Amino acid sequence: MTKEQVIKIFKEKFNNENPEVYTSPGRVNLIGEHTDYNGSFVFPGAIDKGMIAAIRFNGTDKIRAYAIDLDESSEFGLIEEDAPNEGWAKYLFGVCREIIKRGGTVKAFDTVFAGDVPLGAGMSSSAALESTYAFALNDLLNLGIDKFELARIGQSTEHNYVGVKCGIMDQFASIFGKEGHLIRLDTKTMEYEYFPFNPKGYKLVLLDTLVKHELASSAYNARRASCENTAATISKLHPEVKFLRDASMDMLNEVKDQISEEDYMRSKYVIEETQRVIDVSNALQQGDYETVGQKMYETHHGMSKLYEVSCEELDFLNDIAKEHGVTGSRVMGGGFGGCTINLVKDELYDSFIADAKKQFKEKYGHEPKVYDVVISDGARKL
Ligand code: GAF
Repeated sequence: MTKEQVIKIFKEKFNNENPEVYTSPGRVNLIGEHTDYNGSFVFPGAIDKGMIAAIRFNGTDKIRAYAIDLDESSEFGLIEEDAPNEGWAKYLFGVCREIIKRGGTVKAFDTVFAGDVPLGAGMSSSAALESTYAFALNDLLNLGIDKFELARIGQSTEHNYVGVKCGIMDQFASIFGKEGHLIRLDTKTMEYEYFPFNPKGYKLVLLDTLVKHELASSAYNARRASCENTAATISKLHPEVKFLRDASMDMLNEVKDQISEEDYMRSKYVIEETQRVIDVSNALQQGDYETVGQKMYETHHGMSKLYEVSCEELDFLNDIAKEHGVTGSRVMGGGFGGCTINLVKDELYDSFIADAKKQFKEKYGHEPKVYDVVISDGARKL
């Protein structure tokens, strides 16, 4: 939806007043999955799909919000007891509350918003929404919150108002995104580096299974708990280990008998994935996309067999990619449904997409959705 369209809807809803308009994107992640809450590396980039919001302070003590895509309204205050019932409104409320908790003064506002990040596809529609409002309120109210803290406001919203104990990757990418660049972020130190990403002769494409799993949040939180349990167990022998990122396979094997088999598998995946992100950064610097692709397949295998966040449909798409000679393919984001991310040679692109659509439809009754990835800028005023 364009800026003009959002303004028009805002004016229809709210007495013809003129709003300001902000946008924040969703993200892709080349490699480094479920590593961000383990103090490890991620490799995301913001995309050309996001949320767009028109916003204007209303001089009352109630936020009045309208979700254009859902045709739903919500009205809520700014104190803890005023939490809205609508799932989507919790994101707006949470952002306001997290700003207030950090000492910021939030004034009530009218707002309408829309988005084109597919929901539940692993492309971070929720981070896009959080970042849009965190960025807009910071800008409009001159709160002086830095970009790292804006990302943390979105993350805390997930933890405290949505119930997902996520890492920082999605909000970070949505705020810090830069056109044509992926970002390697060290989530332990928050040091980051932009990597130009324009792989000549390759395309990056997402295939969305359209599968969404209801229990994804609790399963996600359980993965995090497994990792933290292992890190705590290892740290009794090796106090320098604060996160799984700090642990080696030898350390993990030392505590194998003290943790469950499940925790062992989850942790093995994270330790291996940490190394893969390092390998991919080196490969990218050499322009070695074959290695990048090979690591993507390894990640998929780990996410499917050790971390167990894939599903039948994602594995099926991954197999088709492999059979087709696609350079790299894997489940992207939290998993439990959603997309695969695929690094495909230009000359294979058309036949791969056609084949994936055909085979997937024959098996599951519908085609996967196809999104070509365009790496874009992060949160901004329009
Ligand atoms: C979700 C979370 F929000 C991220 O923090 C990250 O853990 C990701 O899953 C998996 O890499 O998108």
